[in-house]
Amino acid sequence: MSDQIYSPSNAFSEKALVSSMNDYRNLYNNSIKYPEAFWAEVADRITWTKKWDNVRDFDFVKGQIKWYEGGKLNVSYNCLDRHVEDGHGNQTALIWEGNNPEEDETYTFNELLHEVQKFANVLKGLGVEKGDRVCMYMQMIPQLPVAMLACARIGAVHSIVFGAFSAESLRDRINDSSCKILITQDTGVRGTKLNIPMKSNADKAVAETPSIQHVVVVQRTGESVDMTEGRDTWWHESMASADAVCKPVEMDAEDPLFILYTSGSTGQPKGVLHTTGGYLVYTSYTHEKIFDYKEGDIYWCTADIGWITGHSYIVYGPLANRATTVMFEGVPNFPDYGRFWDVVDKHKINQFYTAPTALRALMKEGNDHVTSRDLSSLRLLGSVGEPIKEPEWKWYHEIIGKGTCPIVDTWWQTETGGIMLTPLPGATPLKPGSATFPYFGIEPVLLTEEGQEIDGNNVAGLLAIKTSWPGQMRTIYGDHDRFIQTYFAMYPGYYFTGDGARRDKDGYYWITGRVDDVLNVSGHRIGTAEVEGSIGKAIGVAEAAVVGFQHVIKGQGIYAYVTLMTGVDESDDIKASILASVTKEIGPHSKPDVIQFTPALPKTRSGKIMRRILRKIAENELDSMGDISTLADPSIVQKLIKTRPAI
Ligand code: 7RM
Repeated sequence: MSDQIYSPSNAFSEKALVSSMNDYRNLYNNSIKYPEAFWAEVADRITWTKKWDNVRDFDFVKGQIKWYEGGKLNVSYNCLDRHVEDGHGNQTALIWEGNNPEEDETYTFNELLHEVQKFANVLKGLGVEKGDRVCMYMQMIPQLPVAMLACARIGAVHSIVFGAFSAESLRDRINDSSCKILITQDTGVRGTKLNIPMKSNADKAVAETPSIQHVVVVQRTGESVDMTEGRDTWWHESMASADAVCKPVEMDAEDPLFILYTSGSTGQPKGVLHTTGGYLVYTSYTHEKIFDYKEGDIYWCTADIGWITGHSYIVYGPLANRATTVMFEGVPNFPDYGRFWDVVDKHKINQFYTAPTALRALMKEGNDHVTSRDLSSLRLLGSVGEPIKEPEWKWYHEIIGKGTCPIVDTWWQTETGGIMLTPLPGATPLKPGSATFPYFGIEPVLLTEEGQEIDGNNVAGLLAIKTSWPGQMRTIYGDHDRFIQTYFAMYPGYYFTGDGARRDKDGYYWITGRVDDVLNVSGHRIGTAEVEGSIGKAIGVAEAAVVGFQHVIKGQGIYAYVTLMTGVDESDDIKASILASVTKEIGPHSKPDVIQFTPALPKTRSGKIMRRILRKIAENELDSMGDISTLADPSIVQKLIKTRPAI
């Protein structure tokens, strides 16, 4: 932990939307004291076809959350039409930067609206109606945001499955929410991978998804793929004949906008459901103030749209604000480790938002990749997805930001819809590694294990939120009871985040990480139970237990303890088949970094695996093992220590 404090420069503060801690505190206190008046005023930033009757209504015991009830609006209208109507149709809305540095495209608001209306008509032609679920399994290509906004236009609910997920994962997600349509692409390109088999994975999934009626295929690479007569259509062919006018459907504030699956502590991913009005208000409001977005700025968030960060801060928040938003198909190290900085230079990026894992990977390659590029357009830097530690914070600040760009370390979750803890760049004195203070309207608390609020400063506990905010998820699709159990039942009256946090002597929040069985690997959220399940499917495996360990680049690595069936010997072949099984069941991003075979797992007499011990061994913290007397067979601990592989 650093004691050094980095205050915003006068030059930045003077021009900032929130320019002092005094302004922050006044606005914040007001937002907490008069939440209804506050959020009513904020909601005026978007266009409603009918005003709401009631600003908010929530009950954290029943898990009932409503914002702007009775209000009517359309998200695609708010992200596109209204900017065109206001005379900004020729402004660039979207810059697409391809994997290949020579490929890019720009879309004005006029052009994006044109594509969205046409694709909305394509969807209608395929029988999609308001409330139907549409799945998207794509890489970072412009048709992805087009399809999202087209869904929003006609009231269809999108469910995006990150393009690195396997056919099995895709199948399960499609089935969980019975999607009617799947949108994918022939093959994908990413870094040195020039033929990612998107359509063929989609075909494998769709073989076992009775609800899918049609598959729309974008031609990205021109690679030949199988097309099933009557079921599959090419994006470009249906677009060629689609009508260019499609009126936005008037939606209720609480109509669903999208489902996004995320990992929890059980094996079954949760379909996080977000709705229309509150989500748009919250993402646009946070995007503007936290990134200090001003007209004409070029804003780049490097996330994949397959995760919540891309939904909220590449597509919906920025476009609602009439921002120019950049999307990138590639990876930070292709063609070389300077790619991010090439893109910053090429498109003259003003706000740059990325994950600490990317910074660590780039930092270790040295500064030549940075200093050889012109980064003078940068005004602000952002971080998301995991704690940013001091070394990469300082590197980001000094080498990328040349000591002058504020860094916003933004803490939030798929479930929160938008940023919850964050500095305001023109106001907040920064401490490297701290997400600092709550955003307007957000009431964080620290709880004891028993659910008591911990007052004062210089304390630590479980991070929970006391009152609702407009971007909050509304339910787990198809399982409201699980929604209540996961987020509200344990600590009645609070939304429980699953994270631990510390509040330091000055009231700054420091996230200490998940307190449940969820890992954060390269900023990707991975449930240990899912990984265990997929290891268990490899032939010869009897049982698996997965924990995280500190990893220099990934933040957390995946450490798997595996017991084999009697008669099966440990071998590299078994290891390979375990890795193959995880890749097949979930995707390559969930592959364990370490596999340790063991004759048995440390279990209590009632058969519960003691993960605390497994974590200690994975972290190589062998002299602080704690009490092991409740184990059925304590001698297993020494065996595990002895056979621990060197990492
Ligand atoms: C946006 C996103 C959520 C989990 C969350 C935390 C961790 C996210 C930060 C962070 C420390 C941050 N959604 N997390 N941001 N930890 N500092 N600034 O990542 O649903 O995929 O993950 O990520 O543990 O609970 S997510």
